[in-house]
Amino acid sequence: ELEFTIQEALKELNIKDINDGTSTGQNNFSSGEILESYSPVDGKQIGKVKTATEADYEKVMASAHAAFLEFRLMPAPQRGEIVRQFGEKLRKNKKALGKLVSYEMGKSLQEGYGEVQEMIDICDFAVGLSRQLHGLTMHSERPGHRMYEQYHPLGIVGIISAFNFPVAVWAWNAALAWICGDVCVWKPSEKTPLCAVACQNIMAEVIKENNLPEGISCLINGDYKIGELLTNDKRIPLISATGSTRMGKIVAQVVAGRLGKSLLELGGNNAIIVTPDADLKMTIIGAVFGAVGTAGQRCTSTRRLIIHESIYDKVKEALVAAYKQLRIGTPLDEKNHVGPLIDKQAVELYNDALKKVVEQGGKILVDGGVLSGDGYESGCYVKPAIAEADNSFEIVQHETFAPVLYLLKYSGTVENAIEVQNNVAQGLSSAIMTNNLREAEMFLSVTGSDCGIANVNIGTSGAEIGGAFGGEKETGGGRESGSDAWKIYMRRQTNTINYTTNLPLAQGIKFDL
Ligand code: UN1
Repeated sequence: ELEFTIQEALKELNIKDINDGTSTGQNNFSSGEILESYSPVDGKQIGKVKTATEADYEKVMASAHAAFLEFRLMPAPQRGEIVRQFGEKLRKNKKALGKLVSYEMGKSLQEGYGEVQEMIDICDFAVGLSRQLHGLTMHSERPGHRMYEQYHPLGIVGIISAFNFPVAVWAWNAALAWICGDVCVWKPSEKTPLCAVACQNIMAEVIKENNLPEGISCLINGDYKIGELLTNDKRIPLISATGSTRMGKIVAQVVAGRLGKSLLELGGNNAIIVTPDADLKMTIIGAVFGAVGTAGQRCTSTRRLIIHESIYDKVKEALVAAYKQLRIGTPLDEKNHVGPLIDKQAVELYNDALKKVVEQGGKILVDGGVLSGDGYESGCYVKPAIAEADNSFEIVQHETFAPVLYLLKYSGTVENAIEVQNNVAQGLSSAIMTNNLREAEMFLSVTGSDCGIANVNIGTSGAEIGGAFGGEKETGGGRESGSDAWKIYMRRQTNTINYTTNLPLAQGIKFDL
């Protein structure tokens, strides 16, 4: 039955010829090597796509450039209308695309649908924004002068996305880039190429129906070499990259080397502080969802719990009891809480973390392990684990993309917990569980959390699209999605206009001829 529904989903998403490698999506000139996509759900091959050669890449870039010259002339609210139509098609395809996300990436069906919902939400946001790409008007210091600023389309935006959010992260970037008048060239993760083909097909339909140039949305499947072509390419003023800190450091240096702009969303090492005034029930739900949701493969996943010593044992026992309730199995069955990791390499990293935490002096509280047997044939299903550890352990300082949660104890005031929380290289998401106003405000103050996201009585994951999403330090500093994140996708210009017959100089400088 599973096979059937996935095949149906693929058909609905217009992914044809999945077995001969020609399912490369619209406006894709790929003629390179074949990339096979395997599902971590059952280990089976879903399909094949063709990757791009350097010559293919040049064709894509020519198509994108030609499209930009035309698209930038379209008034922004009309570009918003294009994104509105894209959002409508996503609504129609929510079930099919969500299912494919769940099957190719391995997250639960609920989360697969949730990810498509994030795409729909950002489209709605972008449509409204398309009438609000505001600049300011300033008062000139010179008489008879007017000064204002405006935002122009930037050009080609290169999007490099990760496997864990195989469709939403692209949409956060693309929907904003499009209303800003930019065109997009997308290099998705090699682990989720079919999700990308599906998205590209959906947008290609919108483009065709509106008689627009197809280069507005381009897809290139391939490995890191495609990433290198993008980052080195002077024709791409902005690279938006999501992935590991290791990858981000390379992208940042290469793009900075040509003085391009980069928007980086890299690793997190997210913690929840649990104070003596925390609501315990909410804490457990928030922590467990944060740690095991998406099998711990969100960049916002909860990695560390920093618990006050006075309630430590109580929280610990409640967590152990909650973990016993977790059902691990195919993510396509909505009764299961935890699906597989993306691949066997991820399983290795998970095993390695559990080994290291013990070596470094930690104690396993909830046992991990790789599951085998019926339903676990892919070898990618692991048990969510909990270890008692210290923040100084090398492995605790490191982001392991798996369901491994570290318990850390603090004593004294909330300042001590904040110090532990901030004492890592990453700075994406953070949270405090407390009903104490002083603690909450301290956590949000200048001496509080140093992360891009700081929540009170909410876990670390599951951010809404309306806020700017991103983090500080080794997380890369980029902000995408809501608030004023759109500004990075545009070229800013300050204009001063003199409507007199004199030419007074700024700063009162006299220059008489
Ligand atoms: C990511 O893991 O790359 O806040 C993004 C969240 C999601 C996005 C996560 N809205 O968990």
